[in-house]
Amino acid sequence: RLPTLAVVGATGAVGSVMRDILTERPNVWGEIRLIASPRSAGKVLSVRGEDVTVQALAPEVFDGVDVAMFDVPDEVSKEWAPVAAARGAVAVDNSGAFRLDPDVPLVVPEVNADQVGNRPRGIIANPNCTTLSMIVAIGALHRAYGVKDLVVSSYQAASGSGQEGIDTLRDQTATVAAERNLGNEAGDVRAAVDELGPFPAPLAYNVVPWAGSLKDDGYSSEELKVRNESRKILGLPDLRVAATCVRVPVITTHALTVHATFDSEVPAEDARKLLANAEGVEVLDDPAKGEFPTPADVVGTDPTWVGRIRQSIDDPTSLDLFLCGDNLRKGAALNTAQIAEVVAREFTQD
Ligand code: 2RA
Repeated sequence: RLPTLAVVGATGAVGSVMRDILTERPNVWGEIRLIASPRSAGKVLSVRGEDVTVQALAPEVFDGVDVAMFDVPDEVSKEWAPVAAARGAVAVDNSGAFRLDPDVPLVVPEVNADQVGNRPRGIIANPNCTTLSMIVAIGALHRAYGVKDLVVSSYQAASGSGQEGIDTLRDQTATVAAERNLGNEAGDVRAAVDELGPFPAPLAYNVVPWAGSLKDDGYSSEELKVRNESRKILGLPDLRVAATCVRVPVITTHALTVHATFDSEVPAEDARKLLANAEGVEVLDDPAKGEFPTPADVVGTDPTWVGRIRQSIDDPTSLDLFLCGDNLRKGAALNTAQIAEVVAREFTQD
């Protein structure tokens, strides 16, 4: 039989990409229920070309549901994913609430799909979008060469902060572009923008070395997520990871530079070939022709894009890479949908 799916958080920035993805991908679902906060209940939204009325989040909405996807804040997931699981659904959660729980697998299907069945709490976690924007490519390299050290810098898009992030960047950009000559004096952009929104400094005409909340020793929550989630997904609890997360004035698609060190030497051409053949990865790497991925060119696509592949001049066991991934698709909705599809096979195989 075709399993029943619930999409919790169906009206948010990720929820709306999720509805597109469910419409585009091969249909493996019977009924699809759309769930949101009571504020959005009663709205009619389209998925798979059908109009579906949004229901308010309540325990009963999970009755008869086989898989429930959650794209909601941490505290909502923390409360409601266990409710869905108690009512018999497998919860696939895209918040940070369960990612490091030892009884919850953290899954990227191209890397560790085998972990999907290992879910004692009935919950499977989806990684953070920044980790997801690099881990498919790093996982492929790890299988061949054994990764032991990652130095990561992120260039994160505004939509990682949700619809408020998108609206803030669009408003700030319109404001600063309307005035000629801004950006020549310290503080002139800050004085011109009305609202900082979710960012600690203006994002238009700027880069901001911050994402998430302050944690120990000056690290941001986002930087610790990149470290801890990479370790868990790759099954390498001692992997050395140094991350610095930076927000840039891009609407959607996170980019990262990665300096990765392996157990053995990695010629750039071998890495290029391996990545070109890896599931979920596209290589665009011909700098002589100006070819490399940029967020503006790959937004709206599914793969992890890799370019600027270089064997380190100072260490033949290290590679320098530039990666881009759509943070709302593979970084959130797509990976969640892929995990849910792996679970759906359990129902259709019965
Ligand atoms: C960000 N990683 O980009 C976060 C969103 N999950 O802010």
